[in-house]
Amino acid sequence: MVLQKLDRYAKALIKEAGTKIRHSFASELAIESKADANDLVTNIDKEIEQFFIKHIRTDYPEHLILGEEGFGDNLSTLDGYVWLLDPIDGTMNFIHQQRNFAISLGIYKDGVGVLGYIYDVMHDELYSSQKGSGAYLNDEPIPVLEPTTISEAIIGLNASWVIPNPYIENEGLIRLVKDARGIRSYGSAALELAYVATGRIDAYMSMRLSPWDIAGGAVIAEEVGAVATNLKGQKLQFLGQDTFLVARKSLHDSLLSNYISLK
Ligand code: 2AM
Ligand code: CA
Repeated sequence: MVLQKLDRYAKALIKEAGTKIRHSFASELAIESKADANDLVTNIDKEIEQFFIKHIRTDYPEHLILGEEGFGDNLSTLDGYVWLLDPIDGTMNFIHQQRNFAISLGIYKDGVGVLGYIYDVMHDELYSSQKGSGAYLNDEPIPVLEPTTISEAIIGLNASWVIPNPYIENEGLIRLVKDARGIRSYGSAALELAYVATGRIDAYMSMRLSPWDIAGGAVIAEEVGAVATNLKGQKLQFLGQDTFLVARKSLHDSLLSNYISLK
């Protein structure tokens, strides 16, 4: 009952935030860079995070919020109810393409993901899940994933990891590019998780993601039988940055043992 009410509340906030984002295209964006020149943030990322926080603080004052833009709480644990929010995942796409971005939200209770949401704002597609109750795309149940093999799989992988880099042995990824049926990169971790959950791609990996990028998607992916870990195969912690891999179980094992070798 508690979770059903929270689910309805979260969905309403997400939809209202999506409407605000779509309306934002009528006025000029204020764009700044953060950690580096390609790490972008806009006034809309900040306004949307503040919109969520204002409502959550009023309606669920005991809940805590970990948001990408830093308007939420400073957390050292995930005790209690915590909202892990990325107001716009895929900000570069938002700025350059006005599509291929998502609102990413996970609601965790004592460190366990209980509700997960990825909202593809421009397609009005809401992927959602309540732990133990399956996953949905809008009102349609998402089927559980069937096993597949590398040679029949489409893998979500950013090209920057296939060239020599400080984090992962790129020879393994070159082999993966050759062995897989196809490689894709959409530029939004949340959307790539939604695509894995719906079988549009079969795996997605990244060298560096933050809790808000993956918290919602991890709940959804696990409900359809995908496995989400870091690239060492360890459980996700959702408190700091880490590597990331989500895939159907059989592919997850094969990717970790045959293609992925961290430096
Ligand atoms: P963002 O758009 O919210 O920044 C792009 O490949 C994906 O990686 C996006 O989901 C993007 O999220 C995320 N990302 C980009 N730079 C990042 C960084 N420095 N730390 C963590 N995640 C990042
Ligand atoms: Ca973001």
